[in-house]
Amino acid sequence: MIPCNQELALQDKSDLKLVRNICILAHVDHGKTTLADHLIASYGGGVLHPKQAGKLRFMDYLDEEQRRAITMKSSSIGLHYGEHSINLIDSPGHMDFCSEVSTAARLSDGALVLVDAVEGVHIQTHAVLRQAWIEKLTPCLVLNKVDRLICELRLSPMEAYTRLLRIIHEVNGIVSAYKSEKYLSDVDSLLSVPSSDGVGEENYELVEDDEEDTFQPQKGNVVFACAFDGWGFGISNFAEFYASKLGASPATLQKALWGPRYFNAKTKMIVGKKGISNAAKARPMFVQFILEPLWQVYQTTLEGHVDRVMLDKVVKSFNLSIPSRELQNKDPKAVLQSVMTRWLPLSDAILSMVVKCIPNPAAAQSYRVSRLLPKRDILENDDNSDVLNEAELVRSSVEACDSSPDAPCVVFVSKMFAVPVKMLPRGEIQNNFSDDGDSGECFLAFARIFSGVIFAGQRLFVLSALYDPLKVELKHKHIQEAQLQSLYLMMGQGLTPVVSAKAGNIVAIRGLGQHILKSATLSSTINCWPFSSMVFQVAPTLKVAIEPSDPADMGALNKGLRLLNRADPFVEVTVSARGEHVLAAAGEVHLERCVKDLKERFAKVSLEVSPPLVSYKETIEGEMANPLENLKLFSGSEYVEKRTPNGRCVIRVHVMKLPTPLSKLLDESSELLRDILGGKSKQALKNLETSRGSIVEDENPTEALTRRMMNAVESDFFSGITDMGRDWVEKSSMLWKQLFKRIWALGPGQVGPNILFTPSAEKIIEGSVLIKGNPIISDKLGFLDLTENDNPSTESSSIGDETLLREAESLESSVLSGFQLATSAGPLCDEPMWGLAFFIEAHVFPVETQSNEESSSTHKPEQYGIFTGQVMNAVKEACRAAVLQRKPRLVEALYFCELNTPTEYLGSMYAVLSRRRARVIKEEMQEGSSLFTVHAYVPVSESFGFADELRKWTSGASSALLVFSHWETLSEDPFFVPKTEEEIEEFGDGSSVLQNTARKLIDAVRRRKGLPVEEKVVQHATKQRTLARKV
Ligand SMILES: Nc1nc2c(ncn2[C@@H]2O[C@H](COP(=O)(O)OP(=O)(O)OP(=O)(O)O)[C@@H](O)[C@H]2O)c(=O)[nH]1
Ligand SMILES: [Mg+2]
Repeated sequence: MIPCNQELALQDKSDLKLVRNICILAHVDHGKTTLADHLIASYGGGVLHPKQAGKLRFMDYLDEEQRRAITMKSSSIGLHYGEHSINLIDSPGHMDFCSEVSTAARLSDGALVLVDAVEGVHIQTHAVLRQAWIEKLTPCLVLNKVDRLICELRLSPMEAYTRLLRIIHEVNGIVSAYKSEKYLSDVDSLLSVPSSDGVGEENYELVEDDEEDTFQPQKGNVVFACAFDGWGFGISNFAEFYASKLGASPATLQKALWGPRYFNAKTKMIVGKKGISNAAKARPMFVQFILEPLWQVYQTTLEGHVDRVMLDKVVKSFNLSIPSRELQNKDPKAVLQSVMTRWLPLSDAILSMVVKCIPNPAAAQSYRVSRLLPKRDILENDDNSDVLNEAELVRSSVEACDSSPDAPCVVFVSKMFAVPVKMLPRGEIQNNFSDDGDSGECFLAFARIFSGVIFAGQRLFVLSALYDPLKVELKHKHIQEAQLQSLYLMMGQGLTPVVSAKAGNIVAIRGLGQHILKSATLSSTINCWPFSSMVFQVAPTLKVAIEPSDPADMGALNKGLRLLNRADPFVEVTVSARGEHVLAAAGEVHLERCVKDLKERFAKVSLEVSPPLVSYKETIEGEMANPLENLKLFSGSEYVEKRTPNGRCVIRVHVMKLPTPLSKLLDESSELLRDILGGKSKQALKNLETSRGSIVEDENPTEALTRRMMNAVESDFFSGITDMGRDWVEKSSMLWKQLFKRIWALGPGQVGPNILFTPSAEKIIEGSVLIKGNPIISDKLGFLDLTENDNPSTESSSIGDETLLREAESLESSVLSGFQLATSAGPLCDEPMWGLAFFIEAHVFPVETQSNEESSSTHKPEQYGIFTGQVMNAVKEACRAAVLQRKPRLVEALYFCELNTPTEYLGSMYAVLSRRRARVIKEEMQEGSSLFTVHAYVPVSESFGFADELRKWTSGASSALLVFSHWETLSEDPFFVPKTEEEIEEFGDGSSVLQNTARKLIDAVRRRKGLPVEEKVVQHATKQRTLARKV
């Protein structure tokens, strides 16, 4: 162990070159933690005995991780490889913990991306490659579990080679697509990758590596490994060995030992396929010189006993020195492992690649800075020049990874995690800081120093992601000062106190528990921009309500939830409108762990957990309807009319369906919209966008959004309807352009996927004044062309008197509130509306004149409550009624699901899928194995317990991963009752018909929310009656 001393601070500057910060990323179960074990056993300073490597899973130190045998959090460990010090972060592969991948990637400069050689690329492989790309990490590839190709699939070396080639080809394809910004989400990338782009299986061996390819074995950034048996190699390991034997230079062999290169034994020349006489039987050099000897070693022990003659041959030919005691071992597996670990030690292969291919912190930060602290073009003036100059200085010290003591300190905390106080190193425990309270938990920050030197006891500023050094007035809101109490080097679970640490290192910091909830930037100066936010693959979508079994424990639960919220980077704790404590997690496994943590660590009381609260949306039918017809509707007569109780306001509402691409776009852009509508400056917006890592640089995000909105409606013209002709398209697009000038509000919550358009001014009821509204949103989005000012406001002022006009104007906000209320709770089951456009015409009439004599308007309104409230309510009711009238439909959330099942369990798997209303989109045999990969959409409402049920029915042989995909309208009419003869014949006369799915889901939500549900109660076995249950 590294002793507690000042070591880190005293390292001289050149030492930075000897530091590497890396993380291990992969799909679940591809062997990350097993690999980490070997690295730790070899270079972890003796914390793990080599005999235990691969079995202990040192980095999975939580009980729950050991029990389930999956990693759930990222944690770091310091290794010493020669003179290099390497900070290694192991990360989880399970989708539920993908946020931990983001936090690990942020702190690293390079990533070891593992791929199981049998299973190949999976959904999380896509996700981690994307994270690495977003965070500008240098990736290296490790093809793990090569032993499975030999022992399980029994492939020949040649077959194995083709398979390895194909995986590398596929991974390269994914990375290059991310580079060219082809993919927006992981599901996109998964769905769009064809199994191969035209390259037939047998042709893979002929594919020359593309210069552009990210991963190339001959370049040294690919290692072939078996973490379980502790071996691995890169091409260079063999290039050096064969150099003298084949009489070629190591550099030549480095190029020749991969790809379509053959060795002509007669001429002792390295040739291409054409240059070889018996081309059909020829094996590439990689197969002949690397895989074949490897296969031999495995073959000697494959039959349950050791073929010692053969083994001796291999041992001799590679000059291995293995103690005979080990060779004599009775257990063939033990013999195999001692030969392989001596011949091709895994940790050396991996770490030599790391040291060679992954940049040191200084080199890495010089280009990562554009992602971490994007440049901001702010015009300098007298007021801000000091601030900007200093902020620029900070940025350049991050860029240079300046580790001198007088450089500004900049630290990024990527997550907070809790450790029981008793786990802290001795001597630290007594120091019980107020921070930790009496919970017995201590909060530590997982952090990397990007510039300067930090030391225990130092005071630094904590900047939230919203902090802006140019906005002095916001300072108190987004900035705090905090003292770092202790610093630790992390050795997995172990913490080694250090006095100070300098730029380029990863540490745990104690003392920030009160100041940071999830992540933050620390700085020694307030003139510093906060680091750009991390990107998470999914949002916490699985929600449950939690309450204590004993109501008296409410206080403990509250405290526990607060602690959990701080200890878990991803969980979301909220209180619902109905006062329930709602916990949102990324998935079932995550949820289960959170509940366990709450019960056993943070709240320590027994809890009741509700079934998942599934969210729905409400919309109307109209997917395939002719959009032009739809557009005409709003001018037609199909509307719902409501009158306020006092009769002074008549409200007419039209509703139509927005094109689905537009609704999706609005939904996805809610953050950006919030920023635009909240009045952020163009520059601030641009920075935000680039820091999100999408969008083309140099494009104004508002313009980009409006362009995409236009594209969205246009793309809808072409979907489904092809015979409408040019005229029609032009007309529709003109209509939309006009409409986009009339956007009054978005809802619910000001930025939702529903639009309120201003009413058309022509249709005014005699004697009334129309509440005209104001296209505020169009204005902010830049749809209003100021030059063509068709200002309609002046013409209509002839009708009605001044006071009435003013009253109408003052009622605008009531209409808006009514719209917001309606869109946040639709008529089916009070769930938010989705993808609807409303046109609300509210006509205000003057105060009734016949009662004008002496009882004037003074006491009139009170009779029915305040007028504004009446209007708001009438608008809300009218909107909801309009939706009910236009064939309402339920919209449900769908997961994308990836399943792996052995052939013999396919039947059971499909049974489970169909019980869950799943829709299969693709099924594919993984060639060479008996595994099927199936992709399907599963409704979120059906997903609870899905993985467990699958495991049960397939004896644990199938696995499934779920990730949120999209919203989809259920085409069923929830109010369907068979009416025509044919329908009655098919579905029965309504008395015996089963409720359809949409209706069932709606009723379940209504019951949960305590809304009235119409239920059929079986009164007599033969006769049913409908009873309204008013709850
Ligand atoms: N045959 C074989 N099995 C391996 C190899 N490496 C790991 N395994 C096994 O694969 C399983 C998963 O290994 P882990 O190291 O826990 O996988 P992981 O990637 O850390 O998994 P998560 O952290 O849960 O994502 C374990 O049963 C390992 O023993 C290998 O090279 N060959
Ligand atoms: Mg693991």
